[in-house]
Amino acid sequence: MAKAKPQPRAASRAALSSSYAETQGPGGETHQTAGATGAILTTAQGIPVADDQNSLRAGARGPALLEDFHLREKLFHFDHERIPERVVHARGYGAHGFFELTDSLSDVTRADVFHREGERTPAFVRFSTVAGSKGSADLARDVRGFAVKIYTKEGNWDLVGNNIPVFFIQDAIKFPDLIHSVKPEPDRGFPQAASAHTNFWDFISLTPESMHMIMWVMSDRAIPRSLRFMEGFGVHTFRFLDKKDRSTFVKFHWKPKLGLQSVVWNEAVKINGADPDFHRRDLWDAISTGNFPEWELGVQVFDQKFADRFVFDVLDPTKLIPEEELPVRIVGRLVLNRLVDNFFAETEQVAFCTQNVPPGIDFSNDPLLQGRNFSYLDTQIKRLGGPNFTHIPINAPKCPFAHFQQDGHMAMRNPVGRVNYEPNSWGQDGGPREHPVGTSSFAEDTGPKQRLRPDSFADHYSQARQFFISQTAGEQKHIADALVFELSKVERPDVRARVVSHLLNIDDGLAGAVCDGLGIEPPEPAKAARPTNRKLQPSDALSILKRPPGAFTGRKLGILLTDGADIALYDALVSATKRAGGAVEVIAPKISGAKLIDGTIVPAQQKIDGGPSVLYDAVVLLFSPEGADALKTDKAAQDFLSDAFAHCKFIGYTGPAAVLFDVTGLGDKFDDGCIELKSKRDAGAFLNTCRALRFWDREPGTKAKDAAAPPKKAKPKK
Ligand code: HDE
Repeated sequence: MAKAKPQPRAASRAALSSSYAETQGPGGETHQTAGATGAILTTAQGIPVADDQNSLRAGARGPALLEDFHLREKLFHFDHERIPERVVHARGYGAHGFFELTDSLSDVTRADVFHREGERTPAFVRFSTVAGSKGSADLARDVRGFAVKIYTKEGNWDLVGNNIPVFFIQDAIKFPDLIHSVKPEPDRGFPQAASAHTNFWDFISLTPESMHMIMWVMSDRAIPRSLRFMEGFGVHTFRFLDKKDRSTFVKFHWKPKLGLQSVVWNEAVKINGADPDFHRRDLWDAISTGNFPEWELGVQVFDQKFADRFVFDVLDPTKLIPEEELPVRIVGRLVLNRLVDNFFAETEQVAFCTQNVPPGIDFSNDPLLQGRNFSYLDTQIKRLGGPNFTHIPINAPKCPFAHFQQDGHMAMRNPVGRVNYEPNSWGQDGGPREHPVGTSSFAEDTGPKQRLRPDSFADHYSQARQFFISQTAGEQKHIADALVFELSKVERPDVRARVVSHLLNIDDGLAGAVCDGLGIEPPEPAKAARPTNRKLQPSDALSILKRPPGAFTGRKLGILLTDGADIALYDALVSATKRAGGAVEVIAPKISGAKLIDGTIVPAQQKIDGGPSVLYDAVVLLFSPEGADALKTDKAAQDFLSDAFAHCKFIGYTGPAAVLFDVTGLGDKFDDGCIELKSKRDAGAFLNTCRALRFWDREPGTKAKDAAAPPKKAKPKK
């Protein structure tokens, strides 16, 4: 029988107060921080705790006692640790930084944040996936949220955007249906974080307005290599208002300094197994090593005249304005330079609201944006439990604010004094007064009350086609492959065929490739409300691979290292990668590392089965003859190479590693992307080659000669 533990004596009050690490609370009260060293553990009420290991029981083996307030408080608080996850964009990752204006926009907007070049304004960004729940994997094929909160001197500006410049639907009233269709099917509760299922494609096949967005979501944009390597877009057309209330339209763009990069689908699937936190870890690593991710802010500003002559309605969120038609003016930069202190307090509790705009930025009549302006505030009340979510530090403005809102759940900032209303006649003591500096809205024309989709929103295929023809042959193939993959998970043949009927209005080659992949005959093209405009010119800005970054900066080299390997070559690779602005990770048969030829032990960051090549942008097999011999039968080493090869990565290797190519069936497949490293002198040239990021020629169907061959055309059946 276990013996009862003697109770430690309670510390004296004097000892307690001297050991507390005290900080000031909002009301001037003192409290200790959880991490304070030497502090005495207390309950949430501040009562010292003598025993945090054993609950209070009647006898050592007796029942627990209700009077154990410490036990009850601890369990009660634990039971309430979760708040509802976001209905969409549940999985996300945030960081702090600043926005710096580089080109004043005072000519077009009175928004203070756009007035003084060189001025920095604090910002918080939360990236996210849309469909999966909080615990889902980072590399689901999905849109990425790109939500930016800028704490301006005139209040918080929330630009709640995505990494894709258009959206699935034109009217907010369809949002619940879209999201229901993509989320796990309600009877079975799966699939998680995947659009590859019947309900999603059923909805899409009946919603032709989604076709442009579908092209983007099936493209490599939906599987970014890193959150640092993707663009962001405000999506909707907004308005600027100048000092005289004159208005222009504006579309917002975030452009990553490190360029765009995505992974390939087979790689994405494997990354999700190898490291479901791939994107958040990447952001964490970059910021914590001082490699601060950066984006330029660009604007497309245009007037009513441009809007009138533009071929589509600028209020239609399924359309973009090609950069070739209206250049993007770079006006600032966003730098993320600080990790959160606490994930829950900041990333989880941050509350973005599209309606948070400072004076000088206004809404357009985009029907999706109008609906969002209701939805976000409503969501925050549900998620954060009441109207006082602006009292949470991450959501509080950093400029002075004053109003008469009061009380409610968890009110942390409580007004003092007698006056809590206005107008009032208390003069100086009467509190804040309204001022013309506040937002005024641009007076838009309105019409009769009606439920009607305007005619100007009726073209659903032309820009889908424009996006498709703007891609390289390889990117086009990825879109076709993604459609075949997704539709092969759809259980109903009629739904598959209905999707293809829309593709026929976009591009015959695409429809043909998808029919081939599904093993079906082409159906009749879908009836289009407007015929596809085939005259729209390709826009290079829509392709990732037409504008490669041409640098290894921010990328990662994985060196698979064995005992006995050449130290000089290893050192040279590390220095060349550093010079290129990249990072190195060592993978070895044992986590303790590899003992190189001169006896130096290089510690590993990954044991071989925990560090598959999908986690790296380029790889090196740095083997000694004995090391190669030991690894040639290792399944993880074989996969390391065959995946790197299949994913078109540059592969550096030392002579002895050739045996791994043989055992993986690649012995006769050496190409220009496989580079033998004979000595340390080859390291620099190898890193230079890696600047191209992938050796796309290796991918079947994307070599220059294949690209020139027109894809098989689909002829609709009569
Ligand atoms: Fe959202 N969206 N959304 N959305 N959205 C939410 O707000 C909603 C739309 C976007 O990191 C929710 O706080 C409606 C377009 C991002 O916290 C919710 C409609 C775009 C985030 C909501 C849209 C977005 C959200 C869920 C159609 C790109 C994550 C939790 C009218 C321009 C923000 C929350 C974060 C989050 C509603 C469409 C982007 C439910 C009704 C279009 C980046 O309020």
